[in-house]
Order: sequence, then structure tokens, then C-alpha cells
Amino acid sequence: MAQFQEVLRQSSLHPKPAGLVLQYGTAGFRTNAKHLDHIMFRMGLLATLRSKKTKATIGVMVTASHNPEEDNGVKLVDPMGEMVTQAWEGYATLLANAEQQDVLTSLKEIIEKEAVNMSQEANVFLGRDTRCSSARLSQAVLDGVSALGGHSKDYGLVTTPQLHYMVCCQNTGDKYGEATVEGYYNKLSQAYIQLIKHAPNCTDDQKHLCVDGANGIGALKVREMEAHLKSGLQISLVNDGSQGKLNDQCGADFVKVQQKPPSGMKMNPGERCCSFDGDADRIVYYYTDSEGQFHLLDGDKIATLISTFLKELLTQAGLNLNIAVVQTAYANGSSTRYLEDTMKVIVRCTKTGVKHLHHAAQEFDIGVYFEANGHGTVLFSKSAEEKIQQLSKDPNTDDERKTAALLLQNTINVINQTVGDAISDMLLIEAILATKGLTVQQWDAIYSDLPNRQLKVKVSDRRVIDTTDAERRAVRPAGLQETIDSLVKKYRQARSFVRPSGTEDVVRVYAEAETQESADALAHEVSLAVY
Ligand code: 16G
Ligand code: ZN
Repeated sequence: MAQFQEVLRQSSLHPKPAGLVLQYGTAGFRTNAKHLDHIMFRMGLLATLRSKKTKATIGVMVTASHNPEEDNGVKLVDPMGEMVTQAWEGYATLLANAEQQDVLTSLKEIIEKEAVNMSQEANVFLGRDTRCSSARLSQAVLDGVSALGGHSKDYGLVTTPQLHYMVCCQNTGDKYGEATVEGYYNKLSQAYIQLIKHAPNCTDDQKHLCVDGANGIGALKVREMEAHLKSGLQISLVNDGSQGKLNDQCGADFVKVQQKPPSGMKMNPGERCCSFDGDADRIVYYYTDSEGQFHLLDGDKIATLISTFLKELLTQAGLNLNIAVVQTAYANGSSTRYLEDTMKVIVRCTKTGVKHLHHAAQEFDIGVYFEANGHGTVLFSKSAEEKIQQLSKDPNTDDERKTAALLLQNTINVINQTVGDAISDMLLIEAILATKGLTVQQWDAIYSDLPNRQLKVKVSDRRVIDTTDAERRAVRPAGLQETIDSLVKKYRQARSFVRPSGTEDVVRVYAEAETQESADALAHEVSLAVY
């Protein structure tokens, strides 16, 4: 077929370095940008096949999120804006690692296995972050799509969640919103403006937020969003990309891991600040108190704030919908206890990685999911959305219930349900704080985090560690879990687990306990047991 001739011809322009092996991991492919040209071309091919197979638009995002500027990466986005399925992750790895002369064989193997109808049309949406390698690598993706005769739309510079949103809008016939960047700003900003109409006498001070843009795409996009907010939020932006390097001493990952403010951020006591990561799908908040001490409000605190707000609205609306919070093993024990014992919401724990949390959250009327690192969103089932809408329109509903239903509806509209979204999460958090009249300290005081420590251990082969129970218990090597159990018993309110990283060649160790000294000691002792 002429199509395959074209693939061969184009593929030779995007040659694979012989022997290079890469894997489609939890965050797609991610490594130094030098090694990625052939990967991008081949992901263009694969996205085209996936589009033919699903008869829907597929997204390709070129980004390496919080990694250093020199790195890059690529992720595929499925029709409803979710992560691509596991089987196709496998095909991605297969196609990426085929030596140059075997590309066509691998491609045909996938076509056959999935019975892809090659005469079906294909459509691919593309987006990229601000890395200097991203434009060139995007072109390689486009070459892959065109080699197989697919159509493409290049959105250029967008955040990862914006691209997920576009794909979902496109495939739902614009029911979710309009598949343009302008459509995204309009939907979210209008919902935000409606929400803050319910804020009691909000002063300019309360509307002020410091945002660390990680010198990345989020900085560009939060400025564009701000222009749509009609002064509903006043943003001081630092690390806007005009001077510093992407993710260097800044961004959500830096702040979360280092537990300190990003460079360039001048913080007055009590002032609300937040950091995005390099592709704006994560957010964490923080402030310093009057003694100058730094306080971090991570994904667990965010999940608690959002679920408290939603639960109150459901009660006011008299709606009987179940609400769950999905976390991972990294969630601070205090947050889990607070959610279960005080808030009385269902709590679920899944393996690390957005797709696991997203999947678990889909099982409830309302599923709030957040990783402690600040990636998360809220999912509403179709029937939950319908019930909320019906109530808001029902002429027999009393005023209090109607107001709650309208607030719920605007909450749904401010949220990007396709994936964690720093800009959308920021607007939701700001709206909640404003309507509840909460300061960042009051939010922080809802519960106190247990002191904790994370370490990484280099081992010769991290795959010797196997876990179960959402990564909270080790089943291999034999005896490791028993050792961890006996170490944990030495400390009060202690908990610890180990898991092989999905993105780095290391084993991660997490420990929490009543005091920082205990958490540090426990993490250290457990890391010695891993060797
Ligand atoms: C990836 C995941 C993130 C997870 C992290 C864990 C996605 C989109 N991203 O960045 O959710 O927290 O990996 O990394 O799923 P680790 O396995 O190295 O600890
Ligand atoms: Zn990210």
C-alpha cells in the first residue's frame, strides 16, 4: 500500500538510535529530548491508528511536566480526555522500540491485533509545552500523522489539561464545551464569576493570589485566563518564563519535595500562594505564618477542602448523592482520618498514577481524587449532573435548595473533569475560600498533617520489590514487609511503605509518625531494609 511506503520514507527521516529502549510509563515516554525524535514520529503513527480504531479524535501532548528543561516527553489522550488504555500503552512501547528496519512489521502487528480499519478517517489533536525542543518534536508527531494520512490540528502552546479538554469537547460534539482555548477560558471563567457572586463582601485583599508559573506554559495561560475573570481574581505572577529556567528552583514539584517556597516568591505573612508544575496539571498552595514558618497545603488538603464544600452543598440541596475521596498511599494519615471520621465520606486508596485514581473516582456519584503531589480533579457521574440540573430548574424547589443546586452547577462547570488541571483547580479553590470566607490559615487548620519523610533508594534492580494493597504492603522480597512492620511499631502514629518508582530507576520510601524526628528515623531505617 502506498500508505506504508510513505511511512517507510518518513520514518527514515526520524531514525531510531540502534539499541535505545524506552518504555511508555505512568507519564508516557519521558527522557532527554535528544532521544525522542523517532518516538514522536511513531506516536504520531500510533495516535492515528488509535483514532481509526476508536473512530474519534485522539490527543498527543508533547511535554515532560516537572522534569528539567533538557528533557521532553509525550502522552496520548483517549477520546473522553482520559489516559490511553493499558493495551495501547503496550503498543506504544512495542512501536517505540522496534529497530528501524522493523517499524512496518510492528505497525502491521498492531493493525492486525486491533483489527484497525485503515480506510477509516483519523483525527489527531496536538499540544506542546514551552520547552525549546517541543516545537521540533511536535513537527515529528505531525509527520507521523500525515504519513498514515490522518488529519491533525495543532493547538501549539497549551497546558496538558487544556489539550485533554479539547479532545473531550471534540468527541462529545461540544456538549462538554467548545474545543477551543477561548471556549475553555469562557466556560471556566463564567462559572467562577457566578460562584464568587455568593462570596460575602470579598475585599481586594482576599481576591489576591501569588502564582508561581514554574517558568512554563501555566504562566502564559494563567495570564490569558486572568483577562477573562473581570477582576474576580488578582494574580501576582512570578516565574513567568521571562527570566528563569523551566522548573528550576520553582514549580509544584520543587515546592512539594523541598517543602519550601520557590525562588522569586516574596511572601508576606498569611498571604496565599500557589505553584503550578511545568505543564500545569498540578497545583499546591502555601503560606508563611507570622513567625516566618512555611506551611504547605498539598493535594490532600485540597481534596479535603473541595469535598467539605461539596458535601455541604449536597446537604443544603437535599440531594442524596454519594461522595468519595480517592487517594494514594502517599496521602497523609491525618487527612484520611479526618475524611473518614469527621467528614464521614468514603475514602478509597489506589496505586500511584493518575489513571488509577481517575478510574476509581468514576465509581461514585461524585469522586474527588487527588495525589498528595497536587494532581487531581472531581468527577461527577452523568446521573449526578442530571439530578443537580433538574433541581436547579424545578419551580417547586425552595430558595435555599435552589441556590445550592446552582452553586453545584457552577462548580461542575469550573472543573476540568478530564484530568487534574492547575488553572481549574485554582479557580475552584479560590471560589470555595471566597464563598466560605476562609483564610488560607483557616483552611490549613482543618486538620494537622503528620510529619513525614520521603526518601529514594538506588538499588541494582527495583523490580525485585513487588507490592499489594494499593502499594501499601510489600509482597516481595520475602521478609521485607515483616521488617517494615517491626520498625513501624517502634514509633507512635507511624506508617511506612516502599514502592518501585514508575518514572525513575529508584525505590521510594515513605514514612510518617508523630514527630519529624521519628518520621526521619523511620524512613532511614526502612530504606536500609530495602538494600
Ligand atoms: C507520574 C504520574 C503521577 C505520579 C508520578 C509518580 C501521571 C500523569 N503522572 O508523574 O501521577 O504521581 O508519576 O512517580 O500519571 P513515581 O512512580 O516515580 O513515584
Ligand atoms: Zn505535570
